[in-house]
Amino acid sequence: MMRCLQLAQRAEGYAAPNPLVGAVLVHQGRIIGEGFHQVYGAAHAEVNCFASVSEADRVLIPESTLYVSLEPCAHFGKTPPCADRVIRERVQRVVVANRDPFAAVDGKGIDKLLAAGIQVDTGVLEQDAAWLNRRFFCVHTRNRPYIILKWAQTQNGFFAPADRSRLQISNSWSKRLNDRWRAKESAIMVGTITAINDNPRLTSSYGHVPLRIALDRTLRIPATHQLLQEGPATWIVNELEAGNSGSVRYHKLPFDDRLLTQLLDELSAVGKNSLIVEGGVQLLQSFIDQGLWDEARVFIAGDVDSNGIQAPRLSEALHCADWPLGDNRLHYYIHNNNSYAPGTLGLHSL
Ligand code: AOF
Ligand code: ZN
Repeated sequence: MMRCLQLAQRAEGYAAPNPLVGAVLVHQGRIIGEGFHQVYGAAHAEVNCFASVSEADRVLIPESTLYVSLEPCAHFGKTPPCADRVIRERVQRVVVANRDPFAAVDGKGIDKLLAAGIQVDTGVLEQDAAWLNRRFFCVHTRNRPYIILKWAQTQNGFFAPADRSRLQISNSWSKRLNDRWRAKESAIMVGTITAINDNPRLTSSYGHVPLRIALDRTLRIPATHQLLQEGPATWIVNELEAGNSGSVRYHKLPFDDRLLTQLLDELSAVGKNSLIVEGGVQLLQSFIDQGLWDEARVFIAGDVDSNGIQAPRLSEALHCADWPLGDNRLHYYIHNNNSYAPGTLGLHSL
């Protein structure tokens, strides 16, 4: 099953909003086939696994065990049901990590296998598999994207100097890590002041580029800023205008208490299953105040003078890991309500 998770993880950033799924076929302790769901809309893990079995080994399938990190699907979606395929291949036994929370499956895949007389065991490496698919599980159990907050602060809790002069907290390690993180999420967001002052590009040099989102209530971001140039899809959330201009969509929403939840609803509706929020302090604080977060990744560097703005507090943090990272430390928090806590492998797969 660990091999299934390793395979599944290779599609990070490409499978969303579908889950990361790996499958391994084992005959008497020997792997005779393996596969994973490689990209959204393409073949499921089980199908790729069967396709990888050599001609000579095909006769062994009825004596083999199929390990799969998510319950085989039972529905006709972009592909026919994997449970039917597993039954047709006459696999002896199926071992599953997680039951599929998607309403069209939700136990029906396992039921099909059992009804066909196949032995099914579930819950193997369940916690690790749920952690790997925390974005997918969040969408199906909470009806909102999985939310990751990210910021850099000083040891004494300061976020930025009060005069807003730029303070370099991140280093080449944290920048590189951040670049990779972006490629794993479906959307990335900043507040108005960050968008104006930092003029960020919000892209990643690793594969997938997330949908870029900036809050800009009264459309103050200068037209020459990188977010408004032709590039990856961008939403400018504002109160004045609706419409499209090149890759930019002006998204009109009332800036009231419901702004974030409404925006999250809209993201769910277009299949965005995760969001990474990169500042500024006001936007991060709003997510924290509303309990709308699942993970926080905080880079902490040496102290600066005390004229700073206090960093958001993380009173609800449950689990905190701490790694040295060049001159920085990365503190890693899991929100109390986050039921997808890392398992034994989890913390290694940020
Ligand atoms: C995958 N890959 O390996 C498995 C999935 O949109 P479809 O038709 O590809 O179906 C997606 C659903 O199928 C997905 O939400 C999940 O419930 C189920 N299983 N999906 O993309 C896989 N096993
Ligand atoms: Zn399937």
